[in-house]
Amino acid sequence: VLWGIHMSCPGFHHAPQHLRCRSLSGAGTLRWNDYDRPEEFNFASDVLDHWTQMEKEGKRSPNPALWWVNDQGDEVKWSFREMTDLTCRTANVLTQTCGLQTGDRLALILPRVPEWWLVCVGCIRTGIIFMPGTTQMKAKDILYRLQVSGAKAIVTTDTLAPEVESVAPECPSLKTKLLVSDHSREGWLDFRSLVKSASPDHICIKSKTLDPMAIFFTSGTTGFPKMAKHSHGFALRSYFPACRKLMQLKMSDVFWCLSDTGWILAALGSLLEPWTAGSTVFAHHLPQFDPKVIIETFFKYPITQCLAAPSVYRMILQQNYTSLRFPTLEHCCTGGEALLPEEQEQWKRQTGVLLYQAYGQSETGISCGTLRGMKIKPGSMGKAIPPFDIQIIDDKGNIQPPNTEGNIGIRIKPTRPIGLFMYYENNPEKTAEVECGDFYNTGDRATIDEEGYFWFLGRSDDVINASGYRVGPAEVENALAEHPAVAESAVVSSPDPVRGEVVKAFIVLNPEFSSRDPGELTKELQQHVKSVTAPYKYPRKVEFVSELPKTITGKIKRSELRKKEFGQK
Ligand code: BCO
Repeated sequence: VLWGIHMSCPGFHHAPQHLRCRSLSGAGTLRWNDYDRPEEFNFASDVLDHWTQMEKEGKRSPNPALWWVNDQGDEVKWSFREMTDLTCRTANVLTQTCGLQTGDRLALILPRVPEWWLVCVGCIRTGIIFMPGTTQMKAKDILYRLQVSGAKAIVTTDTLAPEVESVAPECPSLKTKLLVSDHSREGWLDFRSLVKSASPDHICIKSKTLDPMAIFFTSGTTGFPKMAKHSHGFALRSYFPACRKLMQLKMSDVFWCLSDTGWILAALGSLLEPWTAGSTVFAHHLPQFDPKVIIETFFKYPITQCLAAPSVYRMILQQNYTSLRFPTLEHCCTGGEALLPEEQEQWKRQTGVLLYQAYGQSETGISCGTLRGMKIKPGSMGKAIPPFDIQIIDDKGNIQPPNTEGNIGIRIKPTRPIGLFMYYENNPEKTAEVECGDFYNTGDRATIDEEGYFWFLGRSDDVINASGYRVGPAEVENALAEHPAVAESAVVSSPDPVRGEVVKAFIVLNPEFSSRDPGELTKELQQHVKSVTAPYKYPRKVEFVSELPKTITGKIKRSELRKKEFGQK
């Protein structure tokens, strides 16, 4: 039982006094169109509080807004009314207790616990910019994020508290540490008890649509992850009719997005998309990924729709179950990495449910997809979703004809579309680098066919997409360089039947390590990477080589190694 706040909790029956819902004419009525640019938008007041109002007026079914479960049999079911109440309390904790102000940054590193939703919406209510991060992060990853963002606050759990404490002295901006835990810890504020005792009366800020809302860290070929900054327009985009068509969510849906809370996919799939439709967000704590638990959850709970990376569906299909016919599942969507046509077919055969593909990045959110009910072309990631105008472009930004390979570009001139990231924070050079003529260059290669369907081909740079995680090779190479055995390394993508792609490291050993057992050394190096940076980046494949291919100027030719992995010339 999580701190006693349940659907039946008596403390949450009174009507919040602050609700300022603008006049939406009825449940699910859409107010804005795909190309609208309202001056003001705030997800908390315009969407969440709208559904609260609908609940009060008896215009929404009694399904919870958030339905959270874990393996121990605990459940949390919060209505929209409770969500409004609790997120207003959270907003008061953040501003009054912690002294945070609009525009301040808050690092949000929580596993799938109900408080994740409270902090996200609490930040949106106050204009505090939240920066989700995966709980797989290690002290160094956290240090980098806190320093580069100048975060004034962090919210995390007991597991990561020691890592945060080990780097906090090097983060002068960090003033507040909030702990989500059943225990208190010195130097940390107790989030749960503060929320309990906070006032539920809060006036949501009137945010401009283009004011900043969130920052997502995203890896590139070189250097450390960049900060892709998104405005409140990112949440508004989920409201647009074209986006609503992707999954056609309705109030009665119970929607499960399996993404880690650190990724933009979770912000979309566990927060913005379902709540915009007034659906129930379903969440399982899932501290460790286990396909069996996922399958059992589909059988146990009335989940109607699901969003997850292709690797998740692949891993489910590999389990030895007599039936994967889930009783209530109607629609599945996937994104984050490439999906093979045969995998799409297999999912349909075994579950009886179609698997629709979408495409996006931390910079873009879901930018194209096969909309529910649209013809599926197996292997294609569907069509552009307005207001994004997506084209295949060459390196100068010229639009390419159908069936010609090029970069996926999203038009930003003359108008940058609502929902696309604003820029890379503190990084005008990188922001300029991805501008290509009138387009934002995603760095992903694809073709478009005569009917406007996109066909993914791969990255144009050295970034690795391992089971849906975007991994910068330099991040792994830097981690390897800290091990005494490694003289130098090159990290590239390598194909994998389950994970699509995995991280592979080519390593030149220092002479004193060359006689070591390669199997043992591989394990040691993998463990080393897992211990110094987020473990999802560790090289699942390792090859020891005597030298690395280099240009005459000494630059490692990663592309040569990658091509070899994929059997290309
Ligand atoms: O393979 P090993 O078992 O040796 O190691 C794994 C984990 O066991 C381990 N690990 C995980 N959490 C840990 C930990 N070790 C220590 N401490 C922790 N806290 O680390 C290794 C890496 O884990 P993994 O996550 O790669 O593999 P796993 O657990 O098998 O999970 C499989 C997937 C498919 C669930 C996972 O790879 C996944 O979630 N992939 C999807 C990522 C995703 O959501 N991408 C979307 C990004 S947003 C986007 O693309 C924009 C779309 C609009």
